Amino acid sequence: MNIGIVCYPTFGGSGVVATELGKALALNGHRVHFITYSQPVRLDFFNENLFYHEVYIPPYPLFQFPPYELALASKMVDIVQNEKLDVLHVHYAIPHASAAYMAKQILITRGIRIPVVTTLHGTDITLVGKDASYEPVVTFSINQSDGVTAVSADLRKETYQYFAIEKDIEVIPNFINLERFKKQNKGHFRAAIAPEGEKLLIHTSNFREVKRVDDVVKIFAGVREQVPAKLLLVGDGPDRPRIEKLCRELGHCHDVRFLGKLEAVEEVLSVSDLFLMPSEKESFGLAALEAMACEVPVISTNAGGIPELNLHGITGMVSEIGDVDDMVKNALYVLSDENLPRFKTAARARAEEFSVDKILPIYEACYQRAVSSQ
Ligand code: GMT
Repeated sequence: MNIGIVCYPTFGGSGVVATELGKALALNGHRVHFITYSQPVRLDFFNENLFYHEVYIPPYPLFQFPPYELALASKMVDIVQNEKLDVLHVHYAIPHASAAYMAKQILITRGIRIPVVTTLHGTDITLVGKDASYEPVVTFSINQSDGVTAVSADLRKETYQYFAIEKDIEVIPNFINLERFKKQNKGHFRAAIAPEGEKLLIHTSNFREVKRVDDVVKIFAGVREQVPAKLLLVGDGPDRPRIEKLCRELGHCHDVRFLGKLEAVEEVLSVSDLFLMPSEKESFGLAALEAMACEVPVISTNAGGIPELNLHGITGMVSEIGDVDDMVKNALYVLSDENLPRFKTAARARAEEFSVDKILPIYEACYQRAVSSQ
């Protein structure tokens, strides 16, 4: 097939899923056209089936807010028409689903019918989308999509709860490339960062409020009182200055390392013992899946779709949002020499259930249905 993928090109989960999906589709023989405002961060290799089309917004002094959605819709029209696309797959409803609707209508006037598949990723529904500023457009554009998918059963449920959706929403979970995300031998790195054999806890995120990174630091502080440990923080975002302050207040600066927006996160995960995800909201938890694939068990909340991935007592432990004491207790339980090996093995085994090879055919079938519906 000739597939157009529209996404955010950033480190965020929706952009990562969209890019990894496009790469896997290209390797499977499809021609994949990425349409976005800059090169997706994970679009990092050459394949003859992969194409990238940048959306350009001409600057004009009148615009306080550049009309990205219009430039995106125009670019979609151009690419669908000239590259003869069979389907458009938009990731993250805002503003991609409504831009796709506009493109679709314009193309009809040119005698071209293009099916649109919309994948809901989380905050496009749970945080931003249900705000009254966007809700009517989000509802409309989901209902106008030819196929709708959500990354967890919980997100599907929330979408039906908050929006008047008449469409079937298919759950297609996040997936993982198990060749890239596997435990690698990085003993030298571990020796450098934890020279006394300390346990290594890790958190990766965009340091936004929903991630509750304060809780990460507090959980670490509780664990650190009982066992020698270090904390690795990967990523960056608006909460970072506050988190640094909290580390200083708790007197743990020397045991906390801010590693920034690392690309090879699998290398750091390979030396880690425990992943912390105390999120307030999380439609799936791709970062936890990446950790699990590298044999790192997960201490998480029960927010959103996380419990569909992290199985309590098997691949890690699950607590109520904000219950730091419980998460400290759980972390110590999982980290004990007696329990850690079985949790690590189970984490990897669970990740294998989300292998890209298993999920790719589900998306391909979804595209086929959308094409047949035209
Ligand atoms: O987690 C974020 O804040 C980034 C966000 C995004 O939209 O890029 O990630 C969302 O989509 C990921 C891929 O489907 C999911 O794994 C994340 O759980 C989800 N984040 C939230 O729901 C907060």
